[in-house]
Amino acid sequence: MFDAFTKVVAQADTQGTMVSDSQLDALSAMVGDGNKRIDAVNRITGSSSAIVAAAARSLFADQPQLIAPGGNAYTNRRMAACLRDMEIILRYVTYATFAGDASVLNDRCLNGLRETYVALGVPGSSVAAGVRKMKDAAIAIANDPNGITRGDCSALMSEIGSYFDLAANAVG
Ligand code: PEB
Repeated sequence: MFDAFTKVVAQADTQGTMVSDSQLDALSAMVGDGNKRIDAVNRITGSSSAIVAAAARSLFADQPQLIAPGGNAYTNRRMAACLRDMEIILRYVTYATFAGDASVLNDRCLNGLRETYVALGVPGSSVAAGVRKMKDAAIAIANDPNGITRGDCSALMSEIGSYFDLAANAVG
C-alpha cells in the first residue's frame, strides 16, 4: 500500500534516481492543500450512511428488478450484502483520498472484485451504477461551499471522482 509520498519514493528507488524537483513540487502542493483533503475525507466519512442510502435508493428506483423476487438485492440478506458492499467501496475511496493514492483501493478492495461478482451472479454493471451514484452524492457533500472556508477544490474533487471511476470501471 502506497501513499502519495511512498509512491514517489518507490518510483525513484526503482529507477535509482533522486526524487525530482517536479515530484517535490507536486507533493508540496498536496501538503499545502492538505486541509482540503482532510476536510473532504471528514465530510464523506461523516455522511457515509446517507451517501450509501441515497445511492442505493436511486439505484433501486432505476433498476427495480434488483429488489423484485429473484433479484440480486431481494431478501434482507442480499439487500444487507448489497448495502454493505457499497459501504466497503465508499470506505476504500475515502482511504485512497486520504492517502492521495489509489493503491489501497486497488489492492484491498477492487482486486478480484469483478470475478467475485461474476461468481456470485451479481450484475457488475449494477454495482458500477451504484458506485457512480455514490460519486455524485459524495462530491456534492464534499464540495458544498457552505459551512467551511471557501477555496478552489476542483483538483481535489476530480481526484476523488477518479477513485469512484476506478471502482465503477473495475466491476462494470
Ligand atoms: C464483495 N460481495 C458479496 C460477497 C463478497 C462481496 C465477497 C460474498 C460473501 C457475502 O455474501 O458476504 N466483500 C465485498 C467487497 C469486499 C469484500 C466489496 C471488498 C474488500 O470483502 N446486489 C445487488 C446490487 C449489489 C449487490 C447490484 C450494489 O443487487 C451486491 C449492491 N454482494 C451483493 C449481493 C451479495 C453480495 C455478496 C446481493 C450476496 C449474493 C448472494 O449471496 O446471492
